Amino acid sequence: MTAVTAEHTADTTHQAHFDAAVAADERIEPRDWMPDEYRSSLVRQMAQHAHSEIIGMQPEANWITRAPSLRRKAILMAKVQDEAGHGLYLYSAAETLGTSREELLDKLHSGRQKYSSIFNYPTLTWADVGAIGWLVDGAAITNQVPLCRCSYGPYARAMVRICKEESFHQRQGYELLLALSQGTPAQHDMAQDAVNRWWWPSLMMFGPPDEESAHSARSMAWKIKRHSNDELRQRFVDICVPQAEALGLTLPDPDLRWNEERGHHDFGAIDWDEFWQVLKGDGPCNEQRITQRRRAHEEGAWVREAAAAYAAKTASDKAERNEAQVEATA
Ligand code: BYC
Repeated sequence: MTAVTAEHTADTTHQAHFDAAVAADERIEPRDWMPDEYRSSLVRQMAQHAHSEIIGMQPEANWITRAPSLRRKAILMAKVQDEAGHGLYLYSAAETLGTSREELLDKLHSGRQKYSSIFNYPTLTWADVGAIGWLVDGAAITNQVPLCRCSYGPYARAMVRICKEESFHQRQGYELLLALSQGTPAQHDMAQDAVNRWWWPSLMMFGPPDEESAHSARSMAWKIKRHSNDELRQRFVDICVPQAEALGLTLPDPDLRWNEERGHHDFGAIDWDEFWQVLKGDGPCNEQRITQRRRAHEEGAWVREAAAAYAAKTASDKAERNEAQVEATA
């Protein structure tokens, strides 16, 4: 057998094992062979997800100093810290695919990798913190619970923990909006205004319509994604309608109504031109978000350097101790 044929046979066997594992709903682990496109598509999605978590800290952190009570401030600080933690789980999970965190951050900072469109909208009032918790975290959970069954083990396991924390985030947003909605008329109006502004961008979080989704078919065949963008968007709308009613708030869509035949709510047309424009970098806050991220990265250089120096020192101290021990026992 020539080297080329042997290589081809090995690849075919690996591919067959991979296909069988995916078909049997087994997890693919970092040590396993996987097709190059599977690996690169996972890096793409997981990096985008990790970037969203850390960029997502900005719009809410904007309100930490202005939270209306100590209780609200403590909750918001904990939530923003949770988002940083989610970013770290996801960068670590992406590293298991052979890519470094530095490389991923560099791609974010130079605009070669995306983050969620939703974080390019401003947080204008305190009620926006509630609307983000209820709608943005709510959409994130709807999208991410199925990712707990993703075929790639490290991503699926990271998602289990993230989803538990996102559920808490969603509830705190709902509770915040409820307090405002049942407060003074001005507070109620503030809550309604926030929901009016965040509703449509939240629906865009699920990605383009299925017929325009470049990656869905392949990601679903690989069991990275378990449902299409439109399926999850519909699920989210159906969940939100009764919750909005319980909140005493309306959703800003005159076409929103129950469709008995489909067993789902019909809803109005999404402004996809706006979505693509935000993705291209022309959203209300793209410039601000990426500038702030680059600045935070530069200002954090000393922390990374100190951590690396400490790790090197600990490793050399340990090596010295081991050497001394070997000499003493010799
Ligand atoms: N924003 O073929 P498609 C959170 C891109 S929540 C920006 O359908 P796919 C948080 C897409 O990447 C948010 N870009 O893609 C919550 C692709 O571009 P590339 C993070 C978007 O991957 C609260 C192109 O459009 N969640 O973390 O099959 C506080 C075509 O799309 C968006 C996740 O990332 C968008 N909305 O499906 C703090 C969940 N939608 O890559 C933080 C994991 C699409 O070819 N990700 N694009 O250049 C996913 O589930 C999937 O990647 C998506 C898109 C459903 C988002």
